[in-house]
Amino acid sequence: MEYEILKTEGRAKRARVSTVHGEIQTPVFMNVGTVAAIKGAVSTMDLKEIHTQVELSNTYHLHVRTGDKLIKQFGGLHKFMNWDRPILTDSGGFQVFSLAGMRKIKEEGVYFQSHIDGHRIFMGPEESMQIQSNLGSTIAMAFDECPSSVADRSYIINSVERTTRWLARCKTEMARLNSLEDTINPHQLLFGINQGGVYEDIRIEHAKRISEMDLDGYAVGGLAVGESHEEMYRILDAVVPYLPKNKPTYLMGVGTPANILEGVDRGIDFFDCVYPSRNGRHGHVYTKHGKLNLFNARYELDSRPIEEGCQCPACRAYSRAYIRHLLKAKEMLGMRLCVLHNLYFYNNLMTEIRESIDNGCFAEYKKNMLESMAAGPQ
Ligand code: PRF
Ligand code: ZN
Repeated sequence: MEYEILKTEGRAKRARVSTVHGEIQTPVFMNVGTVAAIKGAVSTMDLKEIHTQVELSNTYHLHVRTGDKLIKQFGGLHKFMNWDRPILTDSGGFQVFSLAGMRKIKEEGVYFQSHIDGHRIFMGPEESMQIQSNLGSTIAMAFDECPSSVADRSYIINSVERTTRWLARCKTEMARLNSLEDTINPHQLLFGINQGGVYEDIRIEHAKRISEMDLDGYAVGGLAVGESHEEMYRILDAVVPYLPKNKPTYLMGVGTPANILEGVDRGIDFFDCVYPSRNGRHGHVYTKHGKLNLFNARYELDSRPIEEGCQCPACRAYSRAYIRHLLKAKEMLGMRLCVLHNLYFYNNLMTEIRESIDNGCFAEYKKNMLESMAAGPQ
C-alpha cells in the first residue's frame, strides 16, 4: 500500500491510497453493504454508476450467514459479489457488541449467540483475521471492543488494554495468513482501531501505543455511540494529532454530512455510515438544502427531481411526486431510487470536498455547505 498526501489545508488532507484493488482518492465515503449487498436493491453495477470507490462489508454477518469458508471457496468476496474495487471489512468487534445476544468477553475473545439462529459462536482476534482473510478484502479491521457510551472510566481502561493486546494478536495472525500459499489476498492490509470512550487521556495514550505498531492505517472507533457531536469533535481534536501522519485515518460509523465535513476538517480520510441507505429506505433524502421526507403531502404534485442539478439515476429520470407515489405504494423501486440518490449525494459531497481541498477553499466550502444544509428546503 502507498499513501500519498497530495494537498493539505489546515488539518484537512487530500490524499491517494494505492491498493492491489486500485486507487482510493481521499477523503472518501465507503458505501455500506453489510451482508455483501447494499440495502435497497442496489447492485455493484449501480455502485459504479454512482461513483463508489470503496464497498464495506461485515465479518460477523458474512460469517453467520453463508459463511466465509464458502466465499473463499468461490474465490473471495470480490469475485462473489462482482466488485473489483477496494473492499473494507469490519472486524466483527462492533457488530458482536451491537447485535449478538448473550455475549461474554474474555481475554481470548468473545463468546456470543448468533442473531440468526441463536447458536453459540466464539470470535477472537485470530478468528476475525481468518474470516477476513477468507473474504480476501482489501483492508481488514482489527478486532476491538467498542465499549458502551455509558461505560465508566475503569471499565474503559481495562477494555482498551485488552483491545491493545488483541491488536498485537491481529497483527501476528494477519502476517501468518498473508504468507499462506492459498490465501485470497496476500496483500491484505490491517487497520488498527483507537478506543478510549470520551476520555482524552486514555485515547491519547492508546493512540501512542498503537502508532508504534506500524499498521497500514488507523481508525478512531467508539464514537457516534451516543455522545454529543461536540464531544466527538473534542475527542477527534485530541486524538488525531497522535496518529501517524503518513498513514490513512478512518472515523468509523460516521455520520451526517455535517459530521463528515467536521471530520475532514480534523484530518480524517475514510468514513462510512448506514445513514444514506437507511434514510433512503424510509423516503428521507439528502439535498444541499437539508433532508426531505418524500412521504410529506407537499410533494404529491412536485414535478422537480429530488435535487435540481443532481446527476444521480433517480434525479435524471423521475419527479418527487412519482417517487413519493412509489414509496406510498411500498414499491421496491421507490426505496431503491431514494437510496441511489442518497449514496450519490454522499459520494458527490466527498468529490466536492476533495476538489475544494485541491483548490485551497475547503474552509469556505465547509462553511457554505453547513449553512445551506441548515437553512432547510427552499
Ligand atoms: N469498532 C469497530 N467497528 C465500528 C466501530 C467501532 O468502534 C464503530 C463506532 N462508531 C462503528 N463501527 N470495529
Ligand atoms: Zn439525485
